Amino acid sequence: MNKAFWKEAVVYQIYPRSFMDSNGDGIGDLRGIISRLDYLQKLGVDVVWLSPVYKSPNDDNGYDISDYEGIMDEFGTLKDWEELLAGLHDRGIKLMMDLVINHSSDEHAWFAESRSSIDNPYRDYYIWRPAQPDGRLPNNWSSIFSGPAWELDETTGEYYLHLFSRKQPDLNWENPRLREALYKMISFWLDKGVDGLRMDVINLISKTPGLPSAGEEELDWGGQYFMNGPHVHEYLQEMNEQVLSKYDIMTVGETPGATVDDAILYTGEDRKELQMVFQFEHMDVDSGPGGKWDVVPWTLINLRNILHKWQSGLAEQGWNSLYLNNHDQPRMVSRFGNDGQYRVISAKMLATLLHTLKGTPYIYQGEEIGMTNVKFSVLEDYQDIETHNMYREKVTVGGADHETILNAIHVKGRDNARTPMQWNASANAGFTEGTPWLKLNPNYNDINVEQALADPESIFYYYQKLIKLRKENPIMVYGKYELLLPEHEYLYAYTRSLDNEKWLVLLNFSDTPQRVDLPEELKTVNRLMISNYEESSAELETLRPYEARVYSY
Ligand code: TEU
Ligand code: CA
Repeated sequence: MNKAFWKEAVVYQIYPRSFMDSNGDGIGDLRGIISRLDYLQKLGVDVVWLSPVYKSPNDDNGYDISDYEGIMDEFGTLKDWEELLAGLHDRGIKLMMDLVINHSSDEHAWFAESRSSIDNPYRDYYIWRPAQPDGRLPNNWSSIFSGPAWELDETTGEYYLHLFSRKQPDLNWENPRLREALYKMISFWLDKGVDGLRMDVINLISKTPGLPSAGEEELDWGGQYFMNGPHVHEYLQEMNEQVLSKYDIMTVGETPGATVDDAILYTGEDRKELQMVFQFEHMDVDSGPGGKWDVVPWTLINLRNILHKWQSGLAEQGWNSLYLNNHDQPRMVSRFGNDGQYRVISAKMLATLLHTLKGTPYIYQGEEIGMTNVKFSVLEDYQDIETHNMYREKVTVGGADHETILNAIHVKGRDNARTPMQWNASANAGFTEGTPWLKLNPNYNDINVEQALADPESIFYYYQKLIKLRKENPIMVYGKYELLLPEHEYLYAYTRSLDNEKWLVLLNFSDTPQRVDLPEELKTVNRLMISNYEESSAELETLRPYEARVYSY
């Protein structure tokens, strides 16, 4: 296996709107991030992935870009951005920018041109279709943000495709001029010294020609016709050849619906597409047949089966990204751990998983202090467009029960991850001196950075220790992964091995003690590398609630 920086790196994701506000307007910004760089350095991360900071009307918080080469006014200026980049580089931290090129904002100049007439030179930058002869929409695809994926534009009487909100029209990758314009824009940023790219829903860029309707319903899930579509690999190879390969950068593609086989194609080292993908299978472990909002209990058996499949599947080809939450997902400790009595212990246990599986770990802001999900009691306190559109479709129009849907929002809503970063116990957790754009999680008195930095046993220092351990021990990066106890209901156990060294990872996913039956050779001499309990256990063979232990042999 080839060695590479991006395999050894630990990435920290910043959602700028919610990280740190420098000027009291309630919105996080670049100068706010600059003021917290020492904090990131202290944690020890190698790379910062910055969610979008480009100009945007913020229908979807920056994932709807109206000017790819400008900085959003609320976030600051290009000069601030340059200062941020320099500040990171001074501290030996790389910067990974978010690239949202499956769609733009409907307020992008290209779309203004495109919609203006059928023969405008920019018309084919987007995907336009007339209604069907009987007057129905061009096809029956539903949007990922509810409702139909088509919007009628009065100017020309045709519909445009938007897989996300109606303010996020999909770009037409079949048009070589569009692709060229995007590559030029990418070079603009790479020439400025950007070290990496996270590509938003990059596996949705190629739609099946003819845009066939899917399923039986009036509106139905058309994923089979736009996920991992017919030309996606060709486009990625072209982008790689024309731009990415000219720079020494790190790349990760967000790929909902990608299987292990797809991922081998996206990340196989000889294929020259991407280095890693964000797969979604483990994020669906608590979704029922009705999808994301159809919340069902998850089991460790299911979660482990998925993670194990990805560990094995990408063992020889490709490379895994490792994440348990991000700006679109609930907080990891609330979802996979225990955000009550065992919050600290279980957050550390999950952190151990994140850093000891094989792959590149991605930490989401606030995870390192164990921030939790939030439960707003009124819908108006939520800001996320996905949440509001879904509520309208299901409750206002569909007649579903308000309480059931509000509960689903509590468990799955994206705003769980977006409540402002909790810096200290002062007003608004020190995030802003104004009114925050999204309410804080009321638990900031107890859970905040200041508290974490003052407590040697905090989750923060445990992350710091894991990151340091990973730097000192190549086995954590390159060691071969092998599963143990494949049937156990509550324990996830595996080994990593490299040369003559072997590590054993034991993780208890339950709030009760669990017995381990280890193979004879693992009962012998060993050294405890890290554990989330203060007092070491006398017994090798029993794990306490949410206990994590890593041994070296
Ligand atoms: O997300 C894509 C995606 O498919 C989901 O994660 C989505 O956000 C949602 O949770 C599905 O229920 C990416 C970005 O990460 C997300 O923030 C954007 O809203 C979306 O693309 C559109 O750009
Ligand atoms: Ca601000």
